[in-house]
Amino acid sequence: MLSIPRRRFLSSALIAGGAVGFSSAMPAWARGAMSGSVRKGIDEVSGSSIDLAIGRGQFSTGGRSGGAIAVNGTVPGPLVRLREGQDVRLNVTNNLDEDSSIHWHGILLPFQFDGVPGVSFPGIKPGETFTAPFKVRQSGTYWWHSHSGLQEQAGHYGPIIVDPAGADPVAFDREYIVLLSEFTPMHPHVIMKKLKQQGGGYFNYQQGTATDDYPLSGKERRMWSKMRMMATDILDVTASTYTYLINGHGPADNLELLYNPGERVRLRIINGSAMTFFNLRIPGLPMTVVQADGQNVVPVETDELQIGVAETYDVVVQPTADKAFTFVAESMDRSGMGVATLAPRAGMRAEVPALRDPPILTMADMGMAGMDHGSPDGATDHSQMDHSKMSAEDMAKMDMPSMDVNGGDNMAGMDMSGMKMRDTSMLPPDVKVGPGLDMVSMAAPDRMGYPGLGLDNVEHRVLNYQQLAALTPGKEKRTASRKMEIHLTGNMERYMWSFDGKKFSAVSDDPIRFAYNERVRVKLVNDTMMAHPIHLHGHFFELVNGQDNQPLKHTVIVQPGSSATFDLTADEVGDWAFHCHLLYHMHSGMFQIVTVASPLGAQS
Ligand SMILES: [Cu+2]
Repeated sequence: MLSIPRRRFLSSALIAGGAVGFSSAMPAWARGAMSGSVRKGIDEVSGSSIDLAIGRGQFSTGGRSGGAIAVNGTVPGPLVRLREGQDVRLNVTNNLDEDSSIHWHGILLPFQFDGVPGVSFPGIKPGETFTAPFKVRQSGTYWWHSHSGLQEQAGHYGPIIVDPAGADPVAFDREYIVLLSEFTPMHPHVIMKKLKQQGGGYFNYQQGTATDDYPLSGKERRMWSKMRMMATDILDVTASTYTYLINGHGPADNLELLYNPGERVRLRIINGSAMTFFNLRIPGLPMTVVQADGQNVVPVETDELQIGVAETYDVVVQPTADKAFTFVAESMDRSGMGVATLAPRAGMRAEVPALRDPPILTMADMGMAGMDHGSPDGATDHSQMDHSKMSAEDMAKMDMPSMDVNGGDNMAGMDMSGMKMRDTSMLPPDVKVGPGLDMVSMAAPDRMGYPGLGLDNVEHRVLNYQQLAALTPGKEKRTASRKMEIHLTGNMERYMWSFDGKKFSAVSDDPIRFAYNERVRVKLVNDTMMAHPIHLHGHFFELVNGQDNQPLKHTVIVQPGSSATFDLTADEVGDWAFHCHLLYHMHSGMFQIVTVASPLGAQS
């Protein structure tokens, strides 16, 4: 139990330089002006009635400067600090010249206040204020962000902490928000357009060329190019476009997180980025994971973890030496990093490690994990698979004929030693076969034991989903009465993303329906070569990860060519968004509505 009195120091009080104060009585954000400077977060707001105002401003970090959307004048916007059991009114004023919204990510509340335009409410018109009144039913680390268009990319996000009503099972002396995001001066609609025009490869400056240093043979290069894919196609948008931020601070801003040696420091890590998975580590300092997606877990000590977009992890570190450490948030494709310094005194610095070599996709990421074991039925043991991953060299040996990703017949007829890239007979009947689907996973094994791309061969401990167990047993004892399979589908070249081959706009009147309090086992099958962080609003689901006390999450990474399964009790009535949290995937159509029927409706 927590017995040490906590002292709260939010990072904004400790930032070395960079803060710009308001000079006029009426701050720029309140006027919605374009001209004002955006401060780097994070302020704190709390109480029973909380005001948040959305406006525009100019943001700068390192050598980059451009327009941003700020809330209460900062990027990220303020920490919304709540207490379990309190009643709160969140008043959101839109000072933009376009509609806006705020979704409270991971917060349980009536669906009308969930903040998704077109699903749970109409959106907030320019100049209007929308109020979300609700009772706070939970505790933990969460965040909020715009659910309108691509506003989230521009800075419209911030953290939420809900303090528990009783004692906190996590003991700590000091805490910091560590909110990861990206800044780019490029307008998000320009990014979307370029992705559409040029496919996922536009921003991939790590594309293999004859003169790069990637450990690929000429034969392997030819093989990848025949498939019109790239072994280095890891993230759609990279550091050539983005500066990675921690609490709004780019690497050049020297964010410091101070502590006294010996203290237990809780880092509430939130991936509030639009498109970036990060590898997190503090060289020389082990991290103890105590919470995932705001839910307490049995503590796990580790040296590194990969955090998907929209996930959160709370970790406790205990630096004892009188020296500084570098918190490193390396983008999964290793094109750049966000950094902060953990130090006992201001001005101290630790070495910032160099970017590691970019990871390379393998057969497993193409949904062909099973083939080298001769078990195309998906019975492959994932732990075996992780270590026996087939290299591109192995693939090159298969000497595949030229593949046309858009020509369905051509592809479907292609047989690679009994294995097909797009065998649509593997799909359930409700998956639409069309140009929005360029790959079908052969085996789609569960890869919950996989630590994430590029982290399966590092020489220290790395967290994986199988290590997560709920700290306390859940109340739900029923086994699922229904099984459901949902396919994550895409066409990388056309930048089309969808569930079950159907882009969202085509199925808006055909939601996924659950009966009230129904217990369902949902298997997500990833028929693409990208990892997708899939988020369900309004609920926590349990990862089916082999633990007796299955951990609760609001977002699950489904690895490329793999599956992930969760158990859900659909006990929150209403219409909820269900989508990939990669912003440009969601915007391209990887989005659905989940409707949970009312218990009253069922009786009538
Ligand atoms: Cu996605």
